[in-house]
Amino acid sequence: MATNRTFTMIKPDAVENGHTGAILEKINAAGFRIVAMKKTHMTKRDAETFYAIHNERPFFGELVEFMTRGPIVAAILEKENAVEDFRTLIGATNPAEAAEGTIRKLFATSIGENAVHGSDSDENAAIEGSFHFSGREMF
Ligand code: RTP
Ligand code: MG
Repeated sequence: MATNRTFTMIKPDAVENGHTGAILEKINAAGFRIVAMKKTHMTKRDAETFYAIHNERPFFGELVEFMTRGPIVAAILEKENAVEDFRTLIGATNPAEAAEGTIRKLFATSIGENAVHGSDSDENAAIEGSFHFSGREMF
């Protein structure tokens, strides 16, 4: 399997609750290399653009409100089979359905406030990584 990249955000709920360090430890222990990372605060326009794919969904307004209420930690991660392995590490969207030991099982509060984002395809990983980072910030 070729080494490739995924994109993640530690969401405002997890940052507020002081879980940033523990989540980064889980990511590190799972063998992901950090290509780029920063703490940032998304504007309403950032969140509407980033999540544009969900703009017809009933939870869109709530999602934008949530993602902009405090800082996030954004990162590009590298590993063999990165997208799929990271989705396994974070667990199901709804923490109540997430497997034991997954980041969402450990740190998420609800289906909306679910601690972390993980890209769902190689194509989206590249788009999402470029949304937050310039080429000069990737190492
Ligand atoms: P993500 O994109 O954040 O990694 O999450 P995901 O693929 O597991 O879930 P997705 O369907 O892409 O949904 C994006 C985010 O929208 C919020 N959501 N709220 N209230 C709800 O029913 C609901 N459903 C989804 C979550 O924050 C979810 O991660
Ligand atoms: Mg998604």
